[in-house]
Amino acid sequence: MPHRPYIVGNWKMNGTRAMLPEARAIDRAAGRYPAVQVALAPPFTLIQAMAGEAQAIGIGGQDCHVALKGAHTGDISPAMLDDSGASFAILGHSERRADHGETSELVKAKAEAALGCGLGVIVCVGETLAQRDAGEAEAVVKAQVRASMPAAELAGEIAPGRISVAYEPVWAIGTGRVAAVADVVAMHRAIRATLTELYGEVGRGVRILYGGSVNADNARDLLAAEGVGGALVGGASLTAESFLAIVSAAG
Ligand code: G2H
Repeated sequence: MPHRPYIVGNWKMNGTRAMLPEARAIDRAAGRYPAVQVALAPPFTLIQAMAGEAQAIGIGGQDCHVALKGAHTGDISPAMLDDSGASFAILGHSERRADHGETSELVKAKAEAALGCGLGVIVCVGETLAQRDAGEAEAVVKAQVRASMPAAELAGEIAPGRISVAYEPVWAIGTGRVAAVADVVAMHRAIRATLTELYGEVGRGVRILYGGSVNADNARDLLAAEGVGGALVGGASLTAESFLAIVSAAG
């Protein structure tokens, strides 16, 4: 594995200031796992407060706009994320693709804009249950990777450590249904092959995370699987206790 395992909590649309103590507890404990890179992506409203206090963990956004500023009511630019203390952005999550009609082409433009602002990016891909049942999972995910990842010129110029892919089968998100380890390994291989096609040697340094109902019980097996460079964790990242159990499984 080229990097430390990367464990990222995606709080989605959860969290008010009342949850800051959970973030503090995660940050304090993360210092005990130097072999693991730990990060949280809270709602935009908590980024500044969490980034201002965090010592051991990275704080990121769950999306950003493609433009640096302008007339886009309700949106947040990558420059604003950077200014608020965020160090990365999750992009193209299936909930954004579904709720906001985000295409892979838009995700790619957002990733390039975020990298241009000095942020890291976690680009999410994953098939639906209908696509898996139709035997199309690998083709769908490979096509998403090809269309969503930043251009090779840009990826080659920056440390590949700033670019990650999260493989999140849509049917495993928030459902408690986890992909079989063998299927995760097979898909991570397919994604790695696509990254190498796109980026050559640089593609070998891009981390591939798994996401979808990761919890304290299944994390150890998933994180030990070949090619799994970490986890993107939703529901189980909302309390320090459940998130730290996953961090500990990675360490
Ligand atoms: C997948 C994951 C985090 P959960 O979306 O991105 O959420 O762990 O709740 O399935």
